[in-house]
Amino acid sequence: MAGEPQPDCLFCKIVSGEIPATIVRETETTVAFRDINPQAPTHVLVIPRVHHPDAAALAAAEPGIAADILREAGQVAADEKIVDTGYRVVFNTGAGAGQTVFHAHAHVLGGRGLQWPPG
Ligand code: DGP
Repeated sequence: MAGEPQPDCLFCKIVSGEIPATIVRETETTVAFRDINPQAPTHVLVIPRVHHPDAAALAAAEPGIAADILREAGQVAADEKIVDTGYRVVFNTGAGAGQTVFHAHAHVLGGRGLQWPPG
């Protein structure tokens, strides 16, 4: 059923605590933790506790939780003190765009200059 934990999902296992992660923030609906392969001095992932395969599916099914993800991304940026220098919130969607974990997540990247367009 949509939103239910998926047995083979890495991020569901981080939500449940089965796989450890460096958690920086938690709410009733979200978990934020450091990316295992950081691409910038700050690289934090913000995920919903519920399982949806990507951000669009999450927003369609549970728009309030999609909004929680965006708010938490902003809180992470504030906590990391990267608001003034600028930061990026990225939702890779689909393998062709670099998505490798099919549990919705926002990347919060900052702490260095970020080029546009992204690669
Ligand atoms: P994406 O490529 O957009 O699906 O992003 C998935 C991210 O997840 C990628 O940047 C690396 C990160 N990641 C993969 N496995 C783990 C893990 O076990 N722990 C943590 N903290 N991050 C992980």
